[in-house]
Amino acid sequence: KPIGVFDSGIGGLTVAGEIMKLLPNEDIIYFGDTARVPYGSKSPEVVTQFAFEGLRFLIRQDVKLIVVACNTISATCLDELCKSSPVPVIGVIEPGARAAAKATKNNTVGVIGTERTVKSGAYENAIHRLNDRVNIYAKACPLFVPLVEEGWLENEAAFYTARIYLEPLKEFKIDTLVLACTHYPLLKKTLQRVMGPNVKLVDSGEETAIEVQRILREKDLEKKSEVLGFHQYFVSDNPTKFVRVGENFLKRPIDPIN
Ligand code: DGN
Repeated sequence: KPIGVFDSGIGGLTVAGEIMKLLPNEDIIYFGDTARVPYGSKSPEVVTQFAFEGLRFLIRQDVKLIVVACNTISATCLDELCKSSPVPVIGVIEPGARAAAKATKNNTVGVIGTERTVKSGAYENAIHRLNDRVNIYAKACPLFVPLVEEGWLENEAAFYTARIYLEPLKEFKIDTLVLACTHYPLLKKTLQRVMGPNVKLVDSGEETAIEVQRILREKDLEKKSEVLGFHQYFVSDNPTKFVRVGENFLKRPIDPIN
């Protein structure tokens, strides 16, 4: 059976890409709700309603495990999704929080994400459950999502936007910055340039792929055959844009026939 990956749109492909890299034999079904993206500025009630629709879609595809690749959904209603799912559900927040708690030396961590993710306090709660002495400074960076979708990753507009958003976090002397949004790993070079080389960037997607591997092993759900994984993509609107923009997120071709 395949792994289901769900996101509000294109961004979850960064997480799917990490899973494909780590687990190349696993089959994956991706669903991006491109008709209704972005979720990041919507109310918790609406995000929850959309998330349940995505979950039900993947369950109908008979997946063995579901990855909620979207930080906004994970921050809003992961527990409810887990409770109502017949298969294990993994979000992106716990893995990112664990990596941040491990990485920080001065117990000062920055978290950047959508408005909804930051308002939810989900990363603070998850990091504090691991270590309550960590000081956390969270900042919503809503302009990063359109910048990344425009492909403006390393130009001056990206640099100055990042500088304005991140300057306050630099003043708090954070030594670890959690990229708590699916789109932000594409801005890694710019974010590192703004924060300086001594700040560790934590990529929730990478950490989530490791968690997926762990859960598959633990529950004996790994695909046993050596055949390379089959990847299928479903979107609720605009498949052409999904393929064009998505390949930058996935870092490999998206075959629209698959
Ligand atoms: N996928 C969303 C997230 O990780 O928070 C970003 C896109 C959005 O819905 N705003």
